[in-house]
Amino acid sequence: MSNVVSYQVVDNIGVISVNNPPVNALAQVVRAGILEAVTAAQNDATDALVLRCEGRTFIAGADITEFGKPPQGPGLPEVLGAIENSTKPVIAAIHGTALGGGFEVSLACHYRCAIASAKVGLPEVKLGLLPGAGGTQRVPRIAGVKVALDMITSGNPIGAEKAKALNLIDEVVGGDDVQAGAIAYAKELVASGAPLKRIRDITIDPATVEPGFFDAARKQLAARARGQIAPDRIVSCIEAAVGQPMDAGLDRERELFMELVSSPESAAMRHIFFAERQAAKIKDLPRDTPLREVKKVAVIGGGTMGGGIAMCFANVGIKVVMVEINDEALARGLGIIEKNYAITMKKGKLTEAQVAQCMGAISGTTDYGDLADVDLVIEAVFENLELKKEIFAKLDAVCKPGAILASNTSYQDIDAIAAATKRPQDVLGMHFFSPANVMKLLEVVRGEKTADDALATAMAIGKKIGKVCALSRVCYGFIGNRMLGGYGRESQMLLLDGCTPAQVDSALEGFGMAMGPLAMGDLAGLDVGYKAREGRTDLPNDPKLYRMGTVLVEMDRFGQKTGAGFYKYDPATRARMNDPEIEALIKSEAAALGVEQREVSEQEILERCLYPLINEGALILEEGIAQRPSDIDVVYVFGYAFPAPKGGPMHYADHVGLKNVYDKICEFRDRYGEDYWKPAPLLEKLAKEGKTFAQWGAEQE
Ligand code: 3H9
Repeated sequence: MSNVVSYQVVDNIGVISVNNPPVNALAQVVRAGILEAVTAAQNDATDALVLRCEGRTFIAGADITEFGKPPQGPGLPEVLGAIENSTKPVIAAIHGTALGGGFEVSLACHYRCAIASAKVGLPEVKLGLLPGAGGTQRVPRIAGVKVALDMITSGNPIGAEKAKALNLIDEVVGGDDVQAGAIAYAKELVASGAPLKRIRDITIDPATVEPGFFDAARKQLAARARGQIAPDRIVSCIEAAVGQPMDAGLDRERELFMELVSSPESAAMRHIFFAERQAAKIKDLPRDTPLREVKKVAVIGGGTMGGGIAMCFANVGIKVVMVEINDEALARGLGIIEKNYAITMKKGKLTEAQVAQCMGAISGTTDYGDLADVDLVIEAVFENLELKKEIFAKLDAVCKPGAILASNTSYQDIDAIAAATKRPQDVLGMHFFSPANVMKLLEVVRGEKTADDALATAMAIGKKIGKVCALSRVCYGFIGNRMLGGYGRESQMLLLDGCTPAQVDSALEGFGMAMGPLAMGDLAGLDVGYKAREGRTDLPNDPKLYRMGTVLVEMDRFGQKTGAGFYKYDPATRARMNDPEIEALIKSEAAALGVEQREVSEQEILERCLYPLINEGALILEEGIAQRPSDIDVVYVFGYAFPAPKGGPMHYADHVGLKNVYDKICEFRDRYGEDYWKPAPLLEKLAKEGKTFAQWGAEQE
């Protein structure tokens, strides 16, 4: 027996235990161990077999690190075949999360039981894959095609009770001891002479599937695919489960799984999976850095941002006190939160009782004196350095020693804010993205003097409230917003060169961005960028720079909030519509500025908008603002809706080839000048050495 799979007999039940921490992934040794145990058990005196796992979870899937490497037998299908063909019943005993290949192992078992807190799911789509060990064939056979389609294309896990209601598991066993529950259940099955249930023996009658069901599903999924091909292939697999023998469906599933596992989309999404986990690790901090206790949080500012931040903490049961300047502002802030929860409840995401519990965790005050017992403060007032310094000086006076003082600023200098206190070691940035209760990214900003334990605590609390954390050093705009500069600039320059707003946006939306840069400007408010530019002295003195954004603001076209910006917006539906008036205006502005308009290819639109992200990313790495290239990818995928199937700007650059990116930037420099297009030295170096950002990042670890 392999050292990760063990076997013991308890009351005539053979118990196969997998022990491959941290998540019992199906590495080669696990597959070999299960196969050996099931095979050997066929000849012993046991009545039934229980398959269970040690540690925090049942098998959480295939070992993702093995993808892309030469396969080593036994393959999962062989293991599942041995389970399914066992002459005595095999019962999966599920705790934690049975995911992907792990859930598929359980589906090959004759029976599945789980403790109530367990979850099951097929999340492969989130890695650009499909369940490749029979999941697309077995789930529709026991739960129907609709359930299978929802479950496999969403990738979201479901709880044990729901899984039982959907026939995906057979029994929810009481208590927390899954082994004891499973053995008792196995004995019951043996005593009642329960048959060897093999899901493969079920045939799905085509008459039970509505005509056009799969075509409609494909259409619907294509509309939200954003560069993903896996959802379409999943539909094809489930379609192959209908009316066909199991083996035909399995062949189809294998063929399409192999296509996906070698696709650039899946490679990018697997990169993001590991990048997300890597980003949580701070290079120079030991994993066991002590954490400060955070039981009560204060949020300064009851605006949209402050309210969203307060909700993040209340959602996980942490007490929050919201601070506003007067009762009226406080009532408004709390009112917005209440409204947001009402919407969440309406969508069915929270029950009335849960909302009441969350609201119960939130209180308000106008008195800084009430902050004496808080463990963490997050300041979320508007972007004014002097105001922020004033607030931090007040916090310094009232907060207890060791309280972490964080600013949600998007741009301001954390070190200058820290200097307003006598405890700069407790000050750091926690930069949320709007809407804060929805967006996954949290940039944690490390000041010059931030203490290690304060930093480690901010990262840990970020994870606790469900955020994906990435660490940034102090600079203007930190990682994400700093990189955005060139992206926004070029989207507007392209207009003067001859593009319509729709051309620019649809090129980027075709690439997979949730929204093109100009439509995004309209959503955020063009006046915001206009005001931010007013205060900047570092921008080149060029009348072409942000010309259209400036003209639109001066026409009172601020974007969606005024019903018009780069586009017009339908007052009722908010649908965006091209505006011929703006298209004509762009032409006349270009003529006035002496820019000769031309046809611009979609390829050029992408290069002009995306390559500045890559170049700035390279500068950010050289300066040590970001810890690693993959952290930048995490920031962009989780904070700026960069398409996950492209893996983030730095992974995308590696995919395109750094030499190609560098050569193009040099070409743009020769055409548009060094003010805008100056290749980053790191990009130049790696391009010349024929290296990737990923290789460089690995060397720096
Ligand atoms: C699949 O199954 C394909 C099959 O259909 C077909 C095959 C033929 N492999 O997330 P955490 C590591 S595709 C390797 O922080 P949590 C992870 O990198 C797979 N490593 O813990 C991290 O390492 P480190 C389908 C894995 O408690 C550590 O484990 N399954 C895998 O917050 C802890 O992870 C999935 O997609 C893996 N499969 O969450 C499930 N999973 O400590 C993916 C984790 O060095 N996993 N690691 O940074 C998850 O969703 C979460 O890890 C889980 C635990 C919910 C299980």
